Amino acid sequence: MLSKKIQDALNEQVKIEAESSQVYLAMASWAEIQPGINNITSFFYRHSDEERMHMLKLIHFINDRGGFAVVPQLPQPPLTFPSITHAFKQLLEHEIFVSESINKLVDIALQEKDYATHNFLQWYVAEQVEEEALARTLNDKLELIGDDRGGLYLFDRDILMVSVEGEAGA
Ligand code: OFO
Repeated sequence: MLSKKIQDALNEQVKIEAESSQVYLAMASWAEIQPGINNITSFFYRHSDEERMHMLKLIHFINDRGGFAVVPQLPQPPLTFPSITHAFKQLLEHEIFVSESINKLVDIALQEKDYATHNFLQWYVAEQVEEEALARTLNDKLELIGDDRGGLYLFDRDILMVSVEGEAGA
């Protein structure tokens, strides 16, 4: 059985994962109307789906442990971006924020001596390491490219090989 404190903290994380999904969905929709970046667009759509999966995993865990997962109200995310580079910078900042939130959650689980939740959260800890590393790599590449349109063409081609959680890829 979940304590009220853990349940509330997990529900807060449900909201953060849902927000992540919305933020990346907004990036995907914006990218889709920019010319020539189909693979970047599909990366954002896949990333949004992945965040929804993270949210669902939490919802099932809360309910399976005798709690009640609350479907949250969400603020509207940013709808447009000054450039692809800006969108990817926001993605990295967002992932860092999510990692901090997961770390706080792990702390609460330890304080409450809820070892099942602590164990469950380890998946998210590992996932955040991967997501931050991926976001950093993509930001580094974009920094190298600068304003070079040919570079962006290659970036869009190469991002095809980037896998998000649960998919095959390089
Ligand atoms: Fe849910 O992993 Fe990104 O935010």
